[in-house]
Amino acid sequence: MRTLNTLLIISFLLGSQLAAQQQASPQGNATFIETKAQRDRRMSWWREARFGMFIHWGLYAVPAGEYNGKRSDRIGEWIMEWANIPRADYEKFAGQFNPVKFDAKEWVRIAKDAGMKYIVITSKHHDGFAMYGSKVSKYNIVDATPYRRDPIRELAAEAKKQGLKFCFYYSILDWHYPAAYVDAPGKVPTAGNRTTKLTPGGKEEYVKYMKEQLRELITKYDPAVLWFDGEWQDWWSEADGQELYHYVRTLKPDIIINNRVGRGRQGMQGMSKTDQEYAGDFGTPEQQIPANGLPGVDWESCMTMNTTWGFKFYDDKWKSSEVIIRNLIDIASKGGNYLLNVGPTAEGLIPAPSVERLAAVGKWMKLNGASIYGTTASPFSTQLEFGRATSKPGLVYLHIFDWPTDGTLRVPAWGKAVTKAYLLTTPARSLKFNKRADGVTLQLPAQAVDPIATVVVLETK
Ligand code: H79
Repeated sequence: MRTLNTLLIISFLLGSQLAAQQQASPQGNATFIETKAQRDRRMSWWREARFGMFIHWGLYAVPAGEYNGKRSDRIGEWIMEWANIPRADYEKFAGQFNPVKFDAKEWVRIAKDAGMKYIVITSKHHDGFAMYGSKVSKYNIVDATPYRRDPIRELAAEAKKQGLKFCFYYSILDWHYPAAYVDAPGKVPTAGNRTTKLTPGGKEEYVKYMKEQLRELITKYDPAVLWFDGEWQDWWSEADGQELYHYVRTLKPDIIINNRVGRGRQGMQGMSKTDQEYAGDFGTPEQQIPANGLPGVDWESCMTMNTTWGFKFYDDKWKSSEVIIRNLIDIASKGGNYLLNVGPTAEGLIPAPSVERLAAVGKWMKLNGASIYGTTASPFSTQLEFGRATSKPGLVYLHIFDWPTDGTLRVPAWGKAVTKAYLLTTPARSLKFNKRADGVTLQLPAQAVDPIATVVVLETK
């Protein structure tokens, strides 16, 4: 984005009227040009939010990780790939998908009580099945399942009602589209695969199909983010990504789009390459947290709570609440967002272990949310030994993971003078502090207030 911003500033200074208009980029691809101020405004709610719920929900919840008695360590939503299931057989799961226990109000409540500010749900995963009532394909939850209802409509309305942003995941890779086929040894041509091929002329047809579905999603549900995935196909180019980015922004100018719309993403590390300008508004580390902060870059780490995105009934490798809360803090301290996944069942329930962990995060966020929402990355040049830090103008929040045994917290210098220190949960009681050449030392209570993370607030000049 840096090159783009430079370009924007230069163009702005030259007095050209680039405001939210389409312009030819230096590469000759259609991109959406905006000033830095316009971009900041568009990204502002997302940067404030810091914490969202990812929902992977689809037909794969029916087999729930087991097919013909076969289980796997692989992710649940990839069962059509790892169990080599032909399209015609996979389609049969639709007849068994009847999530009568789905309760939009309850799902949004669970997210909201966890302190999450937005929800990103799979509108269509790699299996090609639309989880909303689509008019351009019968392969959707309204037309192909006994449920015959559109849960997305209810969820979108409920999210809006409870004040959360509603967003969509959409896969470019599509194992069900007729023009797509698999050409790999041992693989059924209509099964799932990491990569697909498209029959001659199939790409134009498929891009048109995607655009029609995206138009439905945007006009019917007004999503705040489009979260693309499955972009690593040989038949998908950066130019295609830029064109699609532009298409989506044209339908909804203030929408936010991840970097998997084009080909900029660097593997699972997820940030965009910097050799040229790539489409997308934020980087997408997957199942990992960058080692260091990334100043001036928008990014979001998406992670599972166990080891799968889509529901697998036997996956019990749950992360502890402590790990999840500390991941949220770690990510905020590096200037990123945390998109934490749940994989609801085919009945429409968010698994109990997920609900329990989200409640624990919510309990922590209720007391300590001020140290996460609307913050920017740690001001310290190196990672703190005792934990993490975030900042706001005139404030630094210290998240203490390892409580000092002697009750003295040594905070390195970062160029600002501390004027006051207190625990976030007891602001009326000041903590004693001593300025030293190499920073400041704080006198803490003997015991941690919260063994997961106690937050100290430093006011600065
Ligand atoms: O939706 C969830 C998963 O189903 C999907 N993304 C999350 C959010 C996903 N997880 N793993 N994969 C997809 C497997 C893809 C891995 C790779 Fe690659 C594709 C490895 C090589 C090609 C990613 C893209 C890493 C390099 C390019």
